Amino acid sequence: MIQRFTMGQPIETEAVPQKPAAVDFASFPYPCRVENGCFIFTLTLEKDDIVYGLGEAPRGINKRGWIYQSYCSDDPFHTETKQSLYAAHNFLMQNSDGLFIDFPARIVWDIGYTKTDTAEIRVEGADFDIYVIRQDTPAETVREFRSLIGKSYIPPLWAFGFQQSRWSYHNRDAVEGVIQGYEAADIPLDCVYLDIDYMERYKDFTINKEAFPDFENYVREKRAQGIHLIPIIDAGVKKEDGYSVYEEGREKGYFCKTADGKDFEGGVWPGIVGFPDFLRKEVREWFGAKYRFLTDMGIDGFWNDMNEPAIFYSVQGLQNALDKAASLKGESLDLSKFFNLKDTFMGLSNRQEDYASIYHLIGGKPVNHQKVHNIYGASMTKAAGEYFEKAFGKEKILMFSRASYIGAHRSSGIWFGDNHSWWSHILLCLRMLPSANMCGFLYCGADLGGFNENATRDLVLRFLALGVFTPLMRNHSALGTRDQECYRFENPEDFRDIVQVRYRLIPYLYSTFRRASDNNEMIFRPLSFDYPDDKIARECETQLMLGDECMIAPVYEQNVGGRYVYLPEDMTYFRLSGERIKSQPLGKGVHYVDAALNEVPLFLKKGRSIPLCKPALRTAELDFENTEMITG
Ligand code: MIG
Repeated sequence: MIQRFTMGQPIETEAVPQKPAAVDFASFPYPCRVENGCFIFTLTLEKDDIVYGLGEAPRGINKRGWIYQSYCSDDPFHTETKQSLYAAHNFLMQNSDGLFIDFPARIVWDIGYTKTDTAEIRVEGADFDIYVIRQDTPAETVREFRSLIGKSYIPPLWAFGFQQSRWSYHNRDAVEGVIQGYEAADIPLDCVYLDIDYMERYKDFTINKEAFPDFENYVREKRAQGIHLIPIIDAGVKKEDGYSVYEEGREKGYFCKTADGKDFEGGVWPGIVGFPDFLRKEVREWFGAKYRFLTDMGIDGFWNDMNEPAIFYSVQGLQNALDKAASLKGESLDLSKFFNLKDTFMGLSNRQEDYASIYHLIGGKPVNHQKVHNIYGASMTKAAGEYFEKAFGKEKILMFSRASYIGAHRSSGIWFGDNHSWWSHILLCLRMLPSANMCGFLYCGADLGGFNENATRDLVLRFLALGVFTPLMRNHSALGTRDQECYRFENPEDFRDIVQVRYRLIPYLYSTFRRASDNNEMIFRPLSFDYPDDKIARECETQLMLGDECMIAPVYEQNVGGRYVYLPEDMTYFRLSGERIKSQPLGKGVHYVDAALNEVPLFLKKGRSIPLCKPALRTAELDFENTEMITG
């Protein structure tokens, strides 16, 4: 059962393609009130209730005991003290009682933070749709929710291959080095990423010709070699005379404005930029068609970045800060003035005042950015996704985004942004997978090995052993950090063993993915979905069910040769390593299982089988017909 409750005049987010008729708000099932223009409602939590949802968000699968915010944020420190990440996925489930708040501004979810037995949800506005979804089990509620929001994006098959990225492979030689490094180590690879430096001065839809001479031929050469190059696209368009994308955008009035109708100007990688008003259909069509500059050269995959949008500073904000500093010149600063000045400069990025000074045009009228903040990035990605589908058909172009809102799951995947090379971030990734799946995002994954800071060999191997199962399997790392490509470490054959397992599993993973998309199911489920009466399974946050057959339990600590694992029923434990397979039947209960650094742990339910093909260097070379079965 789905009921739609509408208050006020909701802004169209396109999260729900076909809205059911709204029912009388008087029958809204939760105690609620409107206070200072915010809609607040409360859920009473019983001791053993589990609260699921919020998609890409910090902390656990069970969201109880913390306060979260839906507010797309460019924050590279994904610590457990945070309340938001890059996405706003407003789906929550108390056991099997689901709710989706279709509202593009901020929502605060206090889930037993202030009061242990209460979830208080504050919608910062009074114009929204809330969908209440009631089914008997969490999986059925998810299925019903997903049928409301529409089928999930399916990428091309090659996007299930292993992908290598870094900020940055600055030029063609660097890219060649990566491809040769993988070849020499005999490690499979399908994609190499181009971060912002492939562009000319960070201008979208340009190529730095010195760094990448004869780019078009190079792309085709790589394709012939089975390698896809995947360029990044940033949300901001560089302000530069003679740069056609900027000039067109300015002349057509396509950039976001300030209150006095001028183009809002912010500083990001390219310097000063205009932010396309992706909320307007004509702007989406214009920007989407720009990707053709790259698809015409044979590019067939993209990642959209900085679309929360991230703003390092606004021209106005920086000017105000400089004026303040100038006014203090010659004065002897007391501590409070000193800290005030310091905070002014430290706080220049992603400032609430700046967001509040931006205006979009909706239905010809200016609308403040804060009212629609959470659909900005999703709209950018939709611009691209809609163009690709029209120009090339479904399942042709790889597309994923950093910022997202439910609805974008129909045209793209997501990655979980700038994590760290921390052991705890293996688990953070694991915990986001089922939550993202609930919200329709099936094609997703984290930066394997961790983005920020230096990774160790064992961390990369263990992270990859989880990444073997994530639809997006990409190793990515930040500027200035230790080289993190698999072949850079001692004994690269251990990495080959792990990545080969991924290729062996692609027939299974791809069909599981398609099935999940077709039937509105999750690829990854919390154990509590499948074993609702099993206390240990209900509390488990370090293992996941995968498809109908498997359970995964990655090693997530350093200097250990295995881990404790809980089997909610009899299963067979497989250690997959290259073409080698060890198996061991285990009974229901807790076990310590060994897993070497070059082994992928996988559990199969009793009597269930999955296919494994022979490994290959590229997905295109995989033989889906000749597989061997492993059986639990
Ligand atoms: O401010 O393009 O999340 O993956 O490597 C950093 C450079 C901008 C953030 C992305 C990251 C990417 C980086 N970008």
